[in-house]
Amino acid sequence: MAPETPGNETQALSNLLQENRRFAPPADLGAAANVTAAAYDEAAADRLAFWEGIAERLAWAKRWDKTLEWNAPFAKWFVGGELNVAYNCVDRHVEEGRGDRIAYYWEGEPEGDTRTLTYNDLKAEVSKAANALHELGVRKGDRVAVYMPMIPELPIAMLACARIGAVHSVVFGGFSASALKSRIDDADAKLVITADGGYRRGKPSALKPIVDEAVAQCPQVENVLVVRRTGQDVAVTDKDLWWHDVVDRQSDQHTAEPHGAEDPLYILYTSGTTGKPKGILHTSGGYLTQTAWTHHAVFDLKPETDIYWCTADIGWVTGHSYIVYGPLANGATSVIYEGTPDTPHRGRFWEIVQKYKVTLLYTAPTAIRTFMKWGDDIPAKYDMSSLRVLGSVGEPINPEAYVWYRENIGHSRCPVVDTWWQTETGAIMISPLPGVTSAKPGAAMRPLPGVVADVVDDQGNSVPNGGGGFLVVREPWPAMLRTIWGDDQRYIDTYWSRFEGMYFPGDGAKKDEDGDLWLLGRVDDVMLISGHNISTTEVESALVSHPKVAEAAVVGATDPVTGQAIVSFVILRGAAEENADIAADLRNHVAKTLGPIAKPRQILVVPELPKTRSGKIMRRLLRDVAENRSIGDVTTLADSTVMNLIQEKLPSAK
Ligand code: 6R9
Repeated sequence: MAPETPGNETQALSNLLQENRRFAPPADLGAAANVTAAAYDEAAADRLAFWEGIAERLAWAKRWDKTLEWNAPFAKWFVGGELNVAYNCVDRHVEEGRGDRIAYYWEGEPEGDTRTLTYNDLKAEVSKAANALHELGVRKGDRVAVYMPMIPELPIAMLACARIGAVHSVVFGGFSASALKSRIDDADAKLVITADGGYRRGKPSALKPIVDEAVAQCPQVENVLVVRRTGQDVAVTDKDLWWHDVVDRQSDQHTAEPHGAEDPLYILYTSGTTGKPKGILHTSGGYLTQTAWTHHAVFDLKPETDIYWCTADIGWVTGHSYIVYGPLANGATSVIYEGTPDTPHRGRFWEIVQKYKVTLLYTAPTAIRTFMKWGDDIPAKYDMSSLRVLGSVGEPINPEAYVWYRENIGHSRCPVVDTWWQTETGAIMISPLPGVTSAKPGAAMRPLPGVVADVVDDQGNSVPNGGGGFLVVREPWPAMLRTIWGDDQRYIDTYWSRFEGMYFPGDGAKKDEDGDLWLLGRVDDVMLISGHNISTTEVESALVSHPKVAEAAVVGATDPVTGQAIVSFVILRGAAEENADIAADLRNHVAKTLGPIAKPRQILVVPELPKTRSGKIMRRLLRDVAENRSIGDVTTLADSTVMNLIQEKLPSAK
């Protein structure tokens, strides 16, 4: 994937941000941690033996013959091994006497709308759904598109597919009919599972009409299985079947046949800002091995006592790996929340933490910055003394947001783990370990044991400590994508062609003086200012370190003098007022923090920033604004009205 910004090829990434704060792990957590520093040595001594040991945490129907078959860049892990992913996630816990343990506390958006599912319940529901899929003619290897709100039937549907060896393709409930259609087509799905609608921001929102529109153009779809969630009126087509008619009458007994370790588990499309979406293919044995272990290691999960809550949507890879597969394989008790953090009030998340006594919380920087904007007084009203580890994923976390999270949510007791990974990596790759690492705010720190990642220059040479460049992964890992569905060549071109023999995720990174890793966002976002490559992340972090700023997005806009110049969009914190001096203040603050080279040309105070459904800032659209172009494709935006709000602010450009 060639970076779009000119100059990236020749210039190292400047290393501007200095951060000296350190947070050592709490002594009691360190003393009882699931994973200690010894794991790094063990994995370094023999990586494949290390992963074999980890794979043994799962129940295999047949042990593998060969740990890794590496026909670069095509990997097969645990070759010859057989297992059933759903059995590992559900039945095994029942058989081993943990059936009464709660798998999911489900909290609907309307207050008081809750469900609790034990592992026994989950086994019955998944078995019924698997029997229903079979009745509908779904067989091993068939693809099933899933377009649902955050209700228990979503993980149940995924596990039912896994159980029979069908391949699920979950599409974010919120993507348009044309996005859904192209994903159904690409995977050639024969069944779609959906719901009439879901609750979002206090009202039922419809899903079914979008499915109807998509399926009308997809003759290969034989049936649409519809969960009644909201009870709103829906049109019924001749392909439609109600979940309660078909699934509820099935037997709750179903035998889970073993599948090959390399049999496909799911396809998940990356939103891809341009071009055809990429269907990332994950398989079974290696994927479950690494998701389960990383969940155990990075969150220090104690399944008997912890209550774990990942706030992501299941339609994002974070939900697949860390709401469904990893936690269930570990026998965890998780919370699933259907709605948004501000419904019916801005303390909803903290109310949920208090209610369920959540101990492990996993959320995204975009949410953390929103909470900063709303003010410290909101979380302060709730009892969050149950929390013990806090996680972050999705974007680089600005040091100030990290420290806010640690202090206001973790009350300075809980370690924060900044976890770097991607849809393509399947599982966490770079992260602190909460009982081992003295963490630095804003740094993902070190590759996990068994992961070999590095930062290289444009020639592919490892950069010394203190240097910046491109993140790469040097060795295959168990949960890696196996290909892009139906397009091996695109897999090679996208990930394995930039640097010989290395996986290139498309992110910039730096190694600090201690050799710890800082992720700096997509290389496509890197700016070239007067001949210096500067990451948007560092300038954004400098802005967020100003007491009046909650969020910032930075882009490089064409400039006649400097080539590109920095244009910043900022959201102020709750109490801060916009006034004439703020732009000058912020420009000086950045110059003081990072040096004059990083001083923004323009600061625009805006009410919102354009984000994807998984909360990532879409800088491409802000570049269009900064360069006075018409706005590009907005179909993957969470809220398409945001760009209008931003454009209204333009005359106030300073
Ligand atoms: C899990 C997920 C992947 C991209 C990735 C990177 C960014 C994710 C990050 C992070 C810095 C972190 N990213 N976690 N950047 N620090 N802790 O987000 O998957 O939606 O595929 O996005 O997200 O740019 O390349 P996905």
